[in-house]
Formats: sequence, C-alpha cells, structure tokens
Amino acid sequence: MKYTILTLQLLFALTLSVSAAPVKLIFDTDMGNDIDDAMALAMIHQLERRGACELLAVTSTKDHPLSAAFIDALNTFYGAPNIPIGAVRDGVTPEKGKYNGLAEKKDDAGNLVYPHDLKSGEDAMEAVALIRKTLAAQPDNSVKLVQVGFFTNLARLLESKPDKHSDLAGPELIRKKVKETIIMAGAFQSIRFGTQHLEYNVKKDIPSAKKMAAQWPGPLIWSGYEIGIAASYPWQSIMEDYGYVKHHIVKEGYLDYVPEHPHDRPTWDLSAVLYAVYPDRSYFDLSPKGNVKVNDEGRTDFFPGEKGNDRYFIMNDIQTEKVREAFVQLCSEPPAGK
Ligand SMILES: [Ca+2]
Ligand SMILES: [Ca+2]
Repeated sequence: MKYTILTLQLLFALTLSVSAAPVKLIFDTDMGNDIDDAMALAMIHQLERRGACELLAVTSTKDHPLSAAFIDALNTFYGAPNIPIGAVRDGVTPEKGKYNGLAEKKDDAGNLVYPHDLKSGEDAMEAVALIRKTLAAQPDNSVKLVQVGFFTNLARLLESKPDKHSDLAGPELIRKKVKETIIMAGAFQSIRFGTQHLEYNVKKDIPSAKKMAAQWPGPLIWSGYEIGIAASYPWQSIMEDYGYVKHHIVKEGYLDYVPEHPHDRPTWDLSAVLYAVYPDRSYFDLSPKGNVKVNDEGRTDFFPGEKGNDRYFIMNDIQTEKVREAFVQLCSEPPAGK
C-alpha cells in the first residue's frame, strides 16, 4: 500500500515535470500580401518563448525583395535576428506589400525604426534550398511545415532533386523528415451562404496548388478560408493592447494594411500556426480523411475517403471564441525585454 502511494506520487511528479517537446516549424509565408502573415509569425515567436515550438526557418513565396527584409525586421523585433530566411525566385505577386516598407522606415535621426540585417530577399538563400538544408539537419519525422501563402515553394520542394544538402529527392526527403504539413488555403465549407469561393493562396499559383494537392506524400491539413473569416481579430485589441512600445511592428503593419478603419481582419494564417503547435487542445476539429482536388479555376473540392491524406479544419461557435481570444493574448503579449 505504502509503495503504491509512493509510486503514484512519483508518477504525479513525473507528469508535472514532463512537458511536450517543442514543435519544430518551418514557416512558409507570402509576407506582405495581408497582415495575418505578420501576426502569425509574431505568434510563433511568443509560442517559442514559452517552449511550445522551435522556429527553424522562414521562407517567403512573395517575390518582392522587401518581403524577406520585413520578415527579418519582425524576427529581430521579437528577439530572433538570426532565424534563417529564404526567398522565392521567379515567384508570384512581385508588387510591394502595403506594410513591407516598414523594413526601411527610419526615425528622425536616420536610424531604422525596426533594425535588422537582411536588407533584401535577393541577399537571402533561395527558399527551396533552405527548406532542404533545414529538413536534412533535423531528426526523422520531426518537422511541421506551415504554409500560409502560395504553393510555389513546397511544390518545388516536391520536385527537388538530390543536392549538397541531402541525397534524397523531394518526395523521399518529405516522407523522411516531415511529420505534418498544415496549409492555409482553399475553401471547404459555406461562406456567407456561398460555397464556391476561389481562395487567394490557391488562385495565385494554381499549377503548384494542383501539384501539391495531388502528389504530397504525407498528411495535409487545410485551414480553409472560412475559418479565418469566422475568427477575425478584434480591432479593439489592435488599438489598445500594443501600446507598450512607441513603435510596434504588428500594430503599425496592421494600420498600414487595413483598407478601412475600424476593421477586424480575418485570422487565416494564425489558425494554421495554432493548430500546428497545439493540435490536441480542441481549438479545431478535423474533417474525416479524404482527397482535395484543385480544379483549373482554383476551386478546392474535397472527396471523402479513408485512403486520402487530406483533412480540413472545422470550428464551432464555442471554439471560435476560444481561438479568437488565444490569438488576441498571444499576439499582443509584449516580447521579452519590451
Ligand atoms: Ca537577421
Ligand atoms: Ca498569407
């Protein structure tokens, strides 16, 4: 009896001391095309600070040189100036993003408001090479890919050949190293009574989306357009919760981006991050397995079937409020030292 109690106490102590290993992430983003990319990356940094995840690399699919520069500025703001950053070559959306210019913003004394050392995506490593290098250096079956922009980089990863970083071709490298791939793309449930939404991340690079949906050699978890719309980020938080520093890169980015004030922005990209890091916290449910097919217009059709490797997010009203509040608290939390 005595031993049983001791054993139970020991087990209890062990349970308290054991925490889940940090989730290893590669974040693939079209930073600059909407503000949710910046908020999602901010959230990753705050989750990393509490030991919930480890950000291995950030890659951009937005082909403007300031996309990568802004990523470095945001990483530096959050105390992570040396995270490897990769940039797409010959990608889509080459126009300058509405808030990417913050990377070059100067104060009256001529100093960068958001200091960083990567000044242009042209000076960054090519994105697919960086993803291959990063995956090759990690333990097997340990990395989660979070794609919140276009399918360009990951479709090219799929096609990639053995190189100096790995002897494995894309599909084998993915099979060996990637645990799960979470993507913000497509539309799977009705949105304002419509069900035919052609989602931006798919529409801008349809051939890559088709390739990835058809050929990806592992589980693909889709956060559809309807999820981020339902859990939009409260304007009130932007106005009231970021005042702890004179210049806040998320708040300024939000204000530079939003087309009209006041304005709650959808949290598309944040949802993919939250699920990747906390898959078992009931923030979202997942659909049964099936196959997503991307058609020539960029529509994403889901065909249920046990053999499929695709699932999509489902979120009820209670989960929506829980998710929204998690976004508010995680995004607005002051970074270390600020
Ligand atoms: Ca840097
Ligand atoms: Ca995005």
